[in-house]
Amino acid sequence: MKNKFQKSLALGAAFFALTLTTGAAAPSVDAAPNGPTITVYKDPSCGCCKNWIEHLVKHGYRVDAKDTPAMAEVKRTLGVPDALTSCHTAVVNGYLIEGHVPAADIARLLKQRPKVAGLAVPGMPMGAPGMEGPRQEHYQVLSFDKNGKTRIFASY
Ligand SMILES: [Cu+2]
Repeated sequence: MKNKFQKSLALGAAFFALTLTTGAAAPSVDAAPNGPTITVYKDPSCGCCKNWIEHLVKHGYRVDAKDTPAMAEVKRTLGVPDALTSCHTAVVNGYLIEGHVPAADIARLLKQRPKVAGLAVPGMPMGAPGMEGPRQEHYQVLSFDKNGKTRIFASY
């Protein structure tokens, strides 16, 4: 068995190599603190959900993707307010993340730990992470509480 020092040395070398090869993708300011695991529930046929997962991975998150055809039920069970629903629903450190929320906003949520149930980008606005395309729509990231009361968390 490797001792702790060897392990951290190997990890450090691997990280260094990664930083070298990816260049510009070196840890950014909006990277996830300590790379928490985010559980993502999504329909197996959802393409933009996969793109959003790629966006999260790029920003240092470990993603545990769970495919289910019963997304409406997942949202109801987890307590996503009806008015805020999108395609995928995620859970990270006890917070709900509904839809195409940018990684930078998730990082801010985990850092500031406000008393909210989670963040949502309702619907599927073009230009949100995982929804890249020819058009860029204005959209808002909303924080919400258990009763569905929302506040603007970020605007794009
Ligand atoms: Cu989507």
